[in-house]
Amino acid sequence: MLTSVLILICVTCGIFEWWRRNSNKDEPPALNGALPLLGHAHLLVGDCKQLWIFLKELAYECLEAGGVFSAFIGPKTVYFVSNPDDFLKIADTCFEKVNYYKFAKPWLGDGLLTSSMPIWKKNRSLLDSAFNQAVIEGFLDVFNAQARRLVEELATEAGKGPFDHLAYIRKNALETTCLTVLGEEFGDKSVVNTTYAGAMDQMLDILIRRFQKPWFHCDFMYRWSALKRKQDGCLKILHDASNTVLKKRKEDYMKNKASKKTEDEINVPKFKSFMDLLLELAIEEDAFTDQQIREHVDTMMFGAHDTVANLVMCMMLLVGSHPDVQEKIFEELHSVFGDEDRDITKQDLSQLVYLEAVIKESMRIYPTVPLITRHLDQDVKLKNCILKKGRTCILFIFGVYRHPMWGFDADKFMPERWLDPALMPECPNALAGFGMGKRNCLGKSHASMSMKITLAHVFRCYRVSGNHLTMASKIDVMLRTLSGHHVSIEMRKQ
Ligand code: HEM
Ligand SMILES: *[C@@H]1O[C@H](CO)[C@@H](O)[C@H](O)[C@H]1NC(C)=O
Ligand SMILES: *[C@H]1O[C@H](CO)[C@@H](O)[C@H](O)[C@H]1NC(C)=O
Repeated sequence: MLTSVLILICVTCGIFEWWRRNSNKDEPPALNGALPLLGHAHLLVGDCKQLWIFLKELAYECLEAGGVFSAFIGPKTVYFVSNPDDFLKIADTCFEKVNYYKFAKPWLGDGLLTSSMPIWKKNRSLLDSAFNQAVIEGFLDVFNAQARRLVEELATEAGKGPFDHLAYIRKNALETTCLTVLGEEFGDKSVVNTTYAGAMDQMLDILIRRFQKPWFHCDFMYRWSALKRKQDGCLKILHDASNTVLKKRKEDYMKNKASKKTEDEINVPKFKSFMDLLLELAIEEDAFTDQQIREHVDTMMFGAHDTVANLVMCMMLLVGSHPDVQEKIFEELHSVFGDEDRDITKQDLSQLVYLEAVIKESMRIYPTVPLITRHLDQDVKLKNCILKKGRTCILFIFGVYRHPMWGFDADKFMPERWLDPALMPECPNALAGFGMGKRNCLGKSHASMSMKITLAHVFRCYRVSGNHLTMASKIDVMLRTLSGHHVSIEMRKQ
């Protein structure tokens, strides 16, 4: 009896698997190694370090299969896409995120990252026009001052051997983000202090833990958990801080408006933070409620500092591992600034072409956000297949960055490839690090400018050495290093 039941189950599973693979000829090829019923789910077990090793392998397999394949997680089909044209097609057809983003909603509400259509569309076009190039250029002084601060703080490590440079960079990036997003100094006397920073880190940790425990995916089960109580504590700190800043700013704005002073009469700072811009839109054009401002501002606090910090960390490490690249950066800096230690202007930025190539190439080697996801709300026809409505799609940024279009040496760190048209892929979608299409990163000019200024100051002052091959990575909401202490620095001149 038992044997015949087992045989029946096996046969049914076999037919199911066969059907799943062959029912639709337009489907992309399937990843090898699927087990009956489980599909590929057994390949996903392991910690964040193993997960990244596995995902990297998957990227190469996906490219070998022609850039698109399907994997099965239990009964669900998930598509992986590493072909740049197909990536863009999907990114510009489907704007919905997958369900997991709802975990962050209690924190970020309907901010851009977590909102669904049509709320997202309206807010995105509002914010796109608000954060134009002129606004970003207003941050030049802040970026320069912050880069100087980092250079100064790094001085304690000069000539002392390997140290954890991420710790310095991360603190600096958080300070910069507080200034540009909230318009507040980060510090003991501020509402954005170490308690706030700790709550933000804990909140990320909570999101990852919830994701790792399938039974907590259900809101009802999660509601009664200790994790949820911890989340409530963090949210109180995070929301209280942004609400306090908002309240203060609003009062200032109204006071200035009532006294009808012109902008030069009152002591306004030279730049407007994102918070100030949103507040202005809210008061003058009735664009947002207080809660909506808070949600947008919290989203940027989250999106801005960790991504930039991890990239700057990788950039220093990569440059430190390639002395020839470092000398070229220094030569370029020297040709623009001579022996002067002046601030970096908008004009200087356009002259630092080699440094820019180094930044792009570092993002290609270590893409801080290595994949993004979309929920397909319609069928999408790609070059060689059709993806089915209702399924999840992983847009594999790392895969695009290893596509054969980069040449046989796609794995090699080679900033020159960005400067020589013969070495650059013709495909205009090669710049995937900030996502592609209309729902790409809102902060890409902001991030590019701040990273360039930071690195220009650092390499003008220090000679960096390290070995990026000793760095092990893991993936949670982004790609991170498992440990520090990979670079050492020396002052170029006393
Ligand atoms: C080098 C650093 C950065 C990288 C690599 C990066 C990368 C990305 C990527 C890949 C996305 C798409 C996410 C998705 O589709 O799930 C994204 C979205 C976003 N980023 Fe960034 N980002 C960076 C810095 C910043 C900064 C500095 C800000 C803010 C000032 C920012 C604000 C945002 C926002 C608001 C979104 C949501 C956009 C939307 O859904 O419309 N990011 N970022
Ligand atoms: C940070 O600011 C909050 C709110 O103003 C305050 O309650 C908290 O004690 C401060 N924490 C530190 C470490 O200064
Ligand atoms: C975005 O716009 C929609 C519709 O105008 C609004 O209901 C929603 O709450 C907005 N979200 C934020 C965070 O401003």
